Amino acid sequence: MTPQAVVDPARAILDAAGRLDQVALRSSLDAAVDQFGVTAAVTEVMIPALHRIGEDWASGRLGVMHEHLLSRAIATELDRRSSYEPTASARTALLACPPRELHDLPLLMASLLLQERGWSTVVLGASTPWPAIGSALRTVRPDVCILAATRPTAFAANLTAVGQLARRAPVYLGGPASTRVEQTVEDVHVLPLDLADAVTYLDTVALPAHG
Ligand code: B12
Repeated sequence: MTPQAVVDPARAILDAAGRLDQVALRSSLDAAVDQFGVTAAVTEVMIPALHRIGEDWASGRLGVMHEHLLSRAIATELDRRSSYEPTASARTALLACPPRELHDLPLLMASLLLQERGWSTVVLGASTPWPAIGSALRTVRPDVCILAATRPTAFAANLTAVGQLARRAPVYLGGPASTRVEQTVEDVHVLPLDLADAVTYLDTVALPAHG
């Protein structure tokens, strides 16, 4: 069954957030993953719910408290469904948001979808200083480094820093900020904008670095 085949689960989640009903919110999220699986729950339930709460937030129908409750519940659900146990044969991705970028939910989603495809992931999360990402790359030695950002200038104004990271591992840029990158930088790649497409693309093109 697809998420569309039943009462709109994104709507149910949004309604629960609107009532600040944390119990209903968390159990609806849990049920969506159980029922539809990780990928469909992320792409067809969680992302639409986030988009709609963004619209309701912008129009003033809902406030930051509703958005925070929903974001926290989604982050917890994504983390609960994740496994960070390294597997010897898996490709490894290190994921981070650049400095001042707080939108880290897409990072958690990309991590979980990659894990579904057998990858190991190391997630640094929101607003990570460039030197810290560089140090983590030296320590973890992943096959790829994935950076996610929404703020328009997050990558375009920092291509030197991004290029320095690419000396340690191929860098893949995701999220709305990646569409603002016009310059070519060696070993820096822009992912497809759709999250699920980006994960499929990575799974196809990113070869193990330490094979
Ligand atoms: C939740 C949220 C927050 C939370 C973030 C919580 C968290 N831990 O992530 C908090 C409250 C922190 C926040 C803060 C802000 N936010 Co905000 N936020 C949102 C909201 C409601 C959902 C974001 C989200 O996770 N969406 C789910 C993702 C997956 O969907 P998406 O962003 O559309 O991404 C698509 C693609 O770009 C791609 N993708 C995105 N990222 C990545 C990453 C990778 C690796 C890949 C492969 C793909 C990918 O996947 C999606 C399609 O499949 C959006 C509304 C919206 N439309 O999304 C606003 C939104 C993103 N926020 C916005 C704004 C303006 C802000 C603030 C500036 C508000 C303020 N005045 O303080 C701050 C900025 C903070 C900062 N410095 O980064 C604007 C952005 C406008 C813009 N173009 O810059 C939006 C669109 C709201 C709006 N309608 O105005 N926000």
